[in-house]
Amino acid sequence: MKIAFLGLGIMGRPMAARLVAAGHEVTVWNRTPSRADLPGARTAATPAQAAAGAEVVWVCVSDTAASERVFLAEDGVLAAAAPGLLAADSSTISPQASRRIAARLAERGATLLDCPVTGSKQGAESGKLVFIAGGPKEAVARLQPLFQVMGQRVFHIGGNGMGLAAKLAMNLNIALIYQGFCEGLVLAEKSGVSAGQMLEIIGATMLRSGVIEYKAPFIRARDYSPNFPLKLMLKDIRLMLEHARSLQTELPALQTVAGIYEQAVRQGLGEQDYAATLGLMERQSGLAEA
Ligand code: NA7
Repeated sequence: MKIAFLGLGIMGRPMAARLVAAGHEVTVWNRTPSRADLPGARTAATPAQAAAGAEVVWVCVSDTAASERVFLAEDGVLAAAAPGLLAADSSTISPQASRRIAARLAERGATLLDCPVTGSKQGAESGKLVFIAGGPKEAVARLQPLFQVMGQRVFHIGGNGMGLAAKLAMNLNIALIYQGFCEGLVLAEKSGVSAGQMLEIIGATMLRSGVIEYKAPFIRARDYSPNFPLKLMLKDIRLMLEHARSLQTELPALQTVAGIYEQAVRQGLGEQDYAATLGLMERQSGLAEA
């Protein structure tokens, strides 16, 4: 397929690289030109230039503003959207904003799927992402060959914005599970139980969790290099709270966790992995970081 891939960050780059390796004809665009080249792919100067003549446009950028820029700016995808174009947005953004972008593309006969991903950097590199899609069923079917190259599974939840709604609910769980783990660990460490002992107990009991299993090697090494940057988890937490407000729904525990992430960003931890909130909790409780 002729694919335009827009956004070569931690997630986008390995996703696009897998499409190139699978033999697709890929043109890439990235906001910062110094990070806009990918072996085996052409580079375009604007999103519109990348999208011109493409069958599929795949987007993976940071946030709502970035996605709006890529699709709707003067040199955005919309400017080059031909009838039949299929766009897939793997950025985690506001469901409402994604629906608005879908409506603008539909005016041009183009289709948008929101298809945020889960699986982090490792999942993107190994082609083991899970896609959570919202939009027309036929579009999901047409994209199957690409989903298969980048992921292990695709869930089609419903119409536009529904993939994002499910993704936000999932990341809410991740943020709360990890915060629960941090507080449990800090309490254990303050009592003289080691992090290693706690991780072993968690892994052997009903407390076992995919989130903690994934994070355990990084926690043991206190390696907070970004797999999922803390600032992006905070972006998602804000989206969850905004989405909940629009549905007149209270999220009291998440509200508290939001404050911790805000504080972490103020302390300069935004570029680190969200696992770095553990270091923050440890420092606040007077524990020296291992
Ligand atoms: P990264 O590694 O922070 O990459 C973000 C990408 O988004 C990167 O290519 C950025 O370009 C691009 N970006 C950021 N702001 C803009 C604007 N305003 N316009 C265009 N492009 C922009 O994030 P991840 O790859 O980890 O995550 C991507 C999404 O998946 C995100 O929604 C996560 O929550 C899930 P840059 O190179 O900085 O110019």
